[in-house]
Amino acid sequence: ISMKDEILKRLLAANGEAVSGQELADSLGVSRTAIWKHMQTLQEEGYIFETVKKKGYMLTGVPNSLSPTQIELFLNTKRFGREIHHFDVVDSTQTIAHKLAQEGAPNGTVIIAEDQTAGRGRMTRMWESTHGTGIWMTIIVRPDVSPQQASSFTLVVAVAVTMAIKTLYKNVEPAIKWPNDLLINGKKCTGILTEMQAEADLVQALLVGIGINANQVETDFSPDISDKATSLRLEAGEEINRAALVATILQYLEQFTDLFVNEGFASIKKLWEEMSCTIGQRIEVTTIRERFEGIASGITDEGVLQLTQADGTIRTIYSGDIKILS
Ligand code: BTX
Repeated sequence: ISMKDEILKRLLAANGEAVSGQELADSLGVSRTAIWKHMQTLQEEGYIFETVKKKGYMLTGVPNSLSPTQIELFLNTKRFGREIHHFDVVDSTQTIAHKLAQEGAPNGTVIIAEDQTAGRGRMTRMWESTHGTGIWMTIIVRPDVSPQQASSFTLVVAVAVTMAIKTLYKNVEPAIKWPNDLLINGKKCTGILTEMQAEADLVQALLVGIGINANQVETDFSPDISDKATSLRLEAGEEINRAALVATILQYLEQFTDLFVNEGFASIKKLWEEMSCTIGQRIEVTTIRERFEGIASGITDEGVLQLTQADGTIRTIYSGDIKILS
């Protein structure tokens, strides 16, 4: 941790009280001028201080920024988020992640952007990524599993993100819509896109793309999605601290990835089912080839959706889109 971050940590820990510049200098073993210079840099990054006469510096405002410094302040992980690439505008964080993964980026590397000009969903769909409002990030995960096992990883990610949201915003109830959406009050708040780099039967990297509508208000959504999209801010009724949410997601994701690698999807299945709004519902499934209906009766230990059809036969769904009919 750098000197600047250490100073920031102490100011944050003071919880609105003033911290003396002299004490900071003494305890960190640097000059008061050095402290003052770091304060200038922090101010440029958007932190707001008041200088209280004879008492010192008082932190009165933090930027709602996704800079690595901000995220690290909340980060409690061993591997995930220990390398963060933060951009203002990119085409898609997935594209950058693919490149970095090929170049050997370590497990848990995060690529995060304020804005995506070509954010993408599954197939050729686009993902709306308005500037500064959301969390648009890709995490490079290198789990020791086969490509076939990795196919259920999206469900693991959905559980981790749901846990993070529930932990930070007690009044918000996200529900997982199979396979890759989180809905709040029936509207889409989060989308997950997992892509894979594999060689024969070895996973080189999973590129876990997570798009979360955090601070949008209604007018931020384009007419195409305004009636089916929502943001955490709209649902929680408060401004979302994106850095804290990113750090919390990374913590749960690290934890659930370990569980998944060591004990398989079966160990997470129960949690997934509890958090899902899909199981028990009558749904319509659309795949590339066909469209059919049935009751979503469960999920297998491998993360495959099971559909009970009108004639009682059970069909397994590996991928596709679903619509909840009742
Ligand atoms: P999906 O294919 O399940 O959903 C895409 C559909 O969702 C779109 O066709 C549109 O109807 C709707 N949609 C688009 N943008 C939004 C939005 N902001 N909020 C709610 N609904 C929307 C879901 O794909 C997977 C999305 C992953 C996005 C992340 S962001 C970071 C990473 N980089 C990147 O390019 N994609 C991933």
